[in-house]
Amino acid sequence: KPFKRLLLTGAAGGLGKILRDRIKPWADVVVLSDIADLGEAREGEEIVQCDLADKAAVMKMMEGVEAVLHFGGISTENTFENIMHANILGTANVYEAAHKQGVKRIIFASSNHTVGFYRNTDYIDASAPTRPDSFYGVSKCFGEQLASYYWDRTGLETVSLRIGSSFPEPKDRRMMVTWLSYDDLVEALRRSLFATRVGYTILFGMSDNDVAWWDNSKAAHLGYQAKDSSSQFDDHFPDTGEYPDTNAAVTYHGGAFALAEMRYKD
Ligand code: NAI
Ligand code: 15L
Repeated sequence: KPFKRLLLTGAAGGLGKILRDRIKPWADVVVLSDIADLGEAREGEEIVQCDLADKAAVMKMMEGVEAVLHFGGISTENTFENIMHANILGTANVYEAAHKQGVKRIIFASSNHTVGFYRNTDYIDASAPTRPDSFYGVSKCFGEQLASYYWDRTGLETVSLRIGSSFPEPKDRRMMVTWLSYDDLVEALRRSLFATRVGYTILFGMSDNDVAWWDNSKAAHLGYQAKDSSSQFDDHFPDTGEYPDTNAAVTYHGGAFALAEMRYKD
């Protein structure tokens, strides 16, 4: 198998549960980590239950690891204090431990909410300035900048996968644009892990949907090609034909995140 030890953080989450089996062919041992319970380790698995904000635990978990799929953290808007703990401190611990333990590459589960304040009439590529739509989005911008810094300073490579909406099906009109099927997610991870050189690359995680807000030409060297399209769900969310679409849910790339209440602390 290509890797001896591959670490997946956030393994108990919605995407982690899907990836747990799908990434097995890539490593002799998949190290599964989460703050939540992960159940029993199956063959070819090791389980580490820890808080990513616990630096010593993260340093130990990283021993012998060759590559990391960093999916752990708070995945929607929350108080700044909670986001700071899990996403900012947690991601910093992951990068520092990875550097110290000689990890070659990290795939960082970033988010469309790094650019969530662009409007539905904007078509952007990876060179567009970030426009976070939430404290959550700001934390993902921090993770991306940290990844860029570790690449320039230490040679640790990262693909920041700005995931759109990765669920079994789109849940609203916006997700017809932002949807990333699970198969396409796995393909994006495979390309990101196995491309010869990635340096620091940003890849928008979307399927081959009829409407797109994001241009992946700056990540062409990864060779990612989506196979699925949200068009199979057209009858669930018929196109109104209105352009620009004035529906509040699709005004911004980040949808409702851009309108959520700001909570610094509880
Ligand atoms: P999720 O919320 O289901 O999973 C996140 C996991 O991280 C949870 O199991 C949680 O227990 C764990 N976690 C939270 N705080 C932690 C901490 N301090 N220490 C250790 N583990 C902690 O989210 P989901 O949907 O599986 O997303 C996974 C990753 O992908 C997240 O980083 C999210 O921001 C990102 N993402 C997901 C998208 C999607 O459409 N599902 C879209 C964009 C980004
Ligand atoms: C995200 O970043 C979240 O993790 C996920 O739960 C969805 O809200 C997704 O973005 C989205 O924008 O649809």
